[in-house]
Amino acid sequence: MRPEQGTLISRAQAMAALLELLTDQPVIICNGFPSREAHKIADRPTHFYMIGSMGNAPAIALGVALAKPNKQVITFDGDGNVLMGMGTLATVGALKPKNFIHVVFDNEVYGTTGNQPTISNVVPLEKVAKAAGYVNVERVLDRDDLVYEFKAMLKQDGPSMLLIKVNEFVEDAGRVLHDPPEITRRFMKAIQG
Ligand SMILES: Cc1ncc(C[n+]2csc(CCOP(=O)(O)OP(=O)(O)O)c2C)c(N)n1
Ligand SMILES: [Mg+2]
Repeated sequence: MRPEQGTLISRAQAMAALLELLTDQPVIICNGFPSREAHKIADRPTHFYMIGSMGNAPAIALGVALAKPNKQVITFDGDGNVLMGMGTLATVGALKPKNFIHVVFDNEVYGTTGNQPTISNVVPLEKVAKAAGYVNVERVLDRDDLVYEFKAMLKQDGPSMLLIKVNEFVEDAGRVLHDPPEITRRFMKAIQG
């Protein structure tokens, strides 16, 4: 862990604070440890865990947001995932779904595969999103600010990006217990209407 990360909260702590503010909103979670941690903290049928495919969670969330304009759609993403699927930022910025909140847990590493550094320490991803056309973007470093900004984003028209700087700590979370067809079936059922 880099020394300046010492004061940051963990992704699991940040995720728990966000999930406390959510009930039955669709949440699409990127592959790797973020999905495992979300599954451990709260396994809801409205969670879509993207198993394996990196960079795709916000693209799925965009489709859901466009198809379900009356639901607030959230995606939980990682810095490495955002860098891999950066084109999606432009599509979101161009289509401007009002009901789209993109949460990025930025630990500055590909944590799931062994903490190889990404480049999010020098490329501010929320500024890339803003330049692409996101309406609200915020970068936060602690729990109070993330709760404050996320509550505000739930009330504002988006698209919004909340980038949370987190440390590299990983919760002992195990694997997601549902297989992809089951995740898809129960998610589609849960977001009907
Ligand atoms: C196309 C592709 N390349 C590589 C991987 C392996 N992989 C799985 S998760 C991951 C890291 C994701 O990084 P980030 O989004 O920052 O999340 P973190 O692991 O830090 O929580 C990698 C490289 C993959 N699943 N798919
Ligand atoms: Mg990361």
